Amino acid sequence: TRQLKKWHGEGTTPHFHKKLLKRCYDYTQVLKPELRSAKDCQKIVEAFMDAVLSKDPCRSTEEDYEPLMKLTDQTVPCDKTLFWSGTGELVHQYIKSQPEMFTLENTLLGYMADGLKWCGDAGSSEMNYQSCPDWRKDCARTTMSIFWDTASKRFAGNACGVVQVMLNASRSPIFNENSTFGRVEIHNLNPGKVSILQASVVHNSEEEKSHSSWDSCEDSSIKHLKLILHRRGIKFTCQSTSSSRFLPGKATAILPCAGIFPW
Ligand code: ZNA
Repeated sequence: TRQLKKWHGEGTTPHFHKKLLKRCYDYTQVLKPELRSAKDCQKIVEAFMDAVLSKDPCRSTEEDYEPLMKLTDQTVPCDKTLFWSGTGELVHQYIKSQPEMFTLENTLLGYMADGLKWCGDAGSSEMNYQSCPDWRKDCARTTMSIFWDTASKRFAGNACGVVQVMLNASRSPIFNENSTFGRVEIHNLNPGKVSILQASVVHNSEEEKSHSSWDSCEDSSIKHLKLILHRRGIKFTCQSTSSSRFLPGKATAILPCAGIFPW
């Protein structure tokens, strides 16, 4: 076999093809059974592999993923889109108690790819399980970067009504223009469909939130975010909160639904 190119990042996740297929079936048959007859998982996974195989993983384009995007189109209800930047873990924990909300990872395409690594190789018809380009060290337009940019662009472009974002108060800047959220998502919100972006700047704890002598919503990067949205005709609100507000606990415990459960 020919020599695969050597990159600085982790290689393709073992059993990548099989994992994509399983996640696709789990999503379309168990999580959202209303999609059962609308989505062909065999075809979807084939389109995913075709976007990657036999290609230089530093020369990916949006067009490579176009057939995959078409096969995985999905409607997210208005007011239910949640973006995040630097708060992935918290948001995905929180969303478990808000099953009607959608992050990109709660759509079929994001669900299939979340946490996986993948790349092909220009000189081989196999995935590269040894290494994949690192977007910081090897090249900016990696197979995975282009995938997340393309998926994020569509996800943001489809959003409507009131949309939300959770930002990390400990990051500097809190709003980073180079993040996927700052570079792709806010610029693809459709001002004709999105009325307002509500940001939550999340602190690790209530103590941390009250210790800072100023409101994180007054951070210059947040003011910049507000300006970008104002120019685009989208209203903006910001609240500084503690992560506990989004996690299950005594204060937010769900009351038992009288009449449904037999106790
Ligand atoms: N599930 C994901 O792995 C993922 C999801 C990756 C990138 C983007 N997203 C979308 S965009 C997600 O639904 C959020 O709405 C947005 C979060 O992206 P972000 O604003 O860049 O936030 P972050 O916390 O800084 O990064 C998220 C993850 O993506 C981290 O693991 C980063 O290392 C990674 N990442 C960020 N920029 C790039 C990247 N990976 C490859 N290429 C990049 N240019």
